[in-house]
Amino acid sequence: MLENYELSPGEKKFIGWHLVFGILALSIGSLFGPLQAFEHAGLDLYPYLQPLFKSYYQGLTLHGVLNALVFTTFFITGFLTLTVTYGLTRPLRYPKLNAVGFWMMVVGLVTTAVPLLMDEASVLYTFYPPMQAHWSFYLGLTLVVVGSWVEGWGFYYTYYAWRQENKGVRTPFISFSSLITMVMWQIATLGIAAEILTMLLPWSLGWIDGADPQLARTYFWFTGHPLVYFWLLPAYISWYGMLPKQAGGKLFSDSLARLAFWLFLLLSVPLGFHHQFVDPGVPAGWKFLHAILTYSVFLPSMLTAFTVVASLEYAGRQRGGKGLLGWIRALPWDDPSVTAQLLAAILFVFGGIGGLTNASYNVNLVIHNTAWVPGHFHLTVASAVTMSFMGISYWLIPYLTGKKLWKPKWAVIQSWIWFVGMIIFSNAMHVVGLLGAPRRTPLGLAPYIPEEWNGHLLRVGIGGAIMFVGMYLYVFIVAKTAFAKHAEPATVEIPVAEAMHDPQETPDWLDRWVPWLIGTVALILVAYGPQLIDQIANISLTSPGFKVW
Ligand code: HAS
Ligand code: CU
Repeated sequence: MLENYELSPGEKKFIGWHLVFGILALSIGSLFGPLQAFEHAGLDLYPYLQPLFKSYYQGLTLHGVLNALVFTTFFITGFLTLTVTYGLTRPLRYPKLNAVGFWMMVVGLVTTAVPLLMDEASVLYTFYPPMQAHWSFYLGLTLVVVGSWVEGWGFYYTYYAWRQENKGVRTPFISFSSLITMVMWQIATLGIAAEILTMLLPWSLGWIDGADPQLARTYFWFTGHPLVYFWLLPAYISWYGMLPKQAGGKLFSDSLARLAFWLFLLLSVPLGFHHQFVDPGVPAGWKFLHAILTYSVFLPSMLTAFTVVASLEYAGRQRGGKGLLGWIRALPWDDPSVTAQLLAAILFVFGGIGGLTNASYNVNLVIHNTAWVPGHFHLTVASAVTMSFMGISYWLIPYLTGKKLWKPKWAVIQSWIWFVGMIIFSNAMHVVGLLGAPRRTPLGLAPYIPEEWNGHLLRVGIGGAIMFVGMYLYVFIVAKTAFAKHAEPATVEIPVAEAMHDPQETPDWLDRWVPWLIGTVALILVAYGPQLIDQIANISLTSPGFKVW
């Protein structure tokens, strides 16, 4: 059925625009990565960038907001538009609704970018009060989030229309998992919606005198933790639902794949306090509960590791791989899309181990606010996620444009460059973090650098330089592909993996929304309700805004 379905030129263009804005944001945001890495290695280039970019903190904010918030949201909503419609083999039910959502996101992006570029919002991507940005920064972020909700509503209408005509049929996996990702996101973002609309926006407009930094952090991490799974799950959709096909195999278990996604819906939100282990305003018992729940959300990632490796092993053996590990060599390492995703998943093993370390309440006290944490999140969001998105775009852009990928060999090399740069960079960041180097700090300017940090900080700079090459090689390859005048035409099929067992045999309870939604809301109420009530009842809007940059 899927093979015969084709997206319309209009739909392809619509998805393509998501990628244009996403990759544009990524290519601007990534300029600042090497600047920070070089700065750590003792080479401060910011004085040469005056008056264009004022400070390390402005660069760091642009880096975090454009890469982690903007690139991801645009890429993901575009990719999910494809997985929802192609999986359900039907166009969007209300394409105009989705278009409204998309253009809201674009207006939001511009509204956020202006104060950022004018150095009026150098508050980092977590925008903790009492640091105060220009009001347009908060308004722009709100528009990006609400725009993504509107696109999500468009997905639900499309699904509902499909369901009416397909009673009792298992939702095709790529659409099923996309819908769960969107629902999780809409629940998760209620936190920053409350934070911005009830506090930060009126405060930055001068309508209220003060903010409550503790409550703001609680709201923020209600969204901030599940945000990382909003980034990760689209990569998982590809690892489960597409990569096995690209590697020449099948999805090992449709049921396990669906179970993992339900567990992410259930468990992504109620554990944000693991970012607030050192917050004095949150009682220890609640931190403990969130630590336990964090270990629980480890489970669906372990299910993923098992299922994806099993699917890949099957693919490798189908391709003639022999012996204990021979199947790994037999995988199609010459396919840039596959290589990027395999390398992404390998780096994620280390990112995941780091995550477990962070989640351990007592060990967290050692690594919190150190360079270890950016070491961790570059292995997760900048590797597992970004490399997977790069890999996806190596087939998606040819599919959307009908043009062959420009020099696939270079795309394979690109993935390896990013991989090597990331290993050097992230290892150095972890180690120097353990030695006590703080995060969010222009270390090159600090007078207190101990001798033993220097070698590691140099490795941060070297890794950063290699990643710089990897990033812009990626941007160059996709731009060359998309804007080529005389490219060879491409006939790309969207890779959708078949499951080893007919999904129709997957138990019915793995395709029913109501019980899982009730469980999700209940768990959030238990894990967050009492603390939210307490913090809101004791709200203290006393802190003035500071512009510390
Ligand atoms: Fe995290 C901080 C805990 C996952 C992102 N995390 C952060 C921050 C970011 C971030 C951005 O508990 C910093 C926020 C800030 O600015 O302050 N994290 C975890 C845990 C997990 C985890 C338990 N994080 C992620 C993901 C992210 C991400 C995913 C982005 C996408 N994280 C924390 C904690 C903190 C934190 C604390 C606060 C630290 C502090 O004090 O500030 C888990 O979800 C990880 C589970 C992952 C695994 C790995 C499974 C491996 C797989 C690959 C299989 C391999 C294959 C390869 C298929 C268990 C699935 C086969 C290949 C062949 C060739 C055969
Ligand atoms: Cu987290």
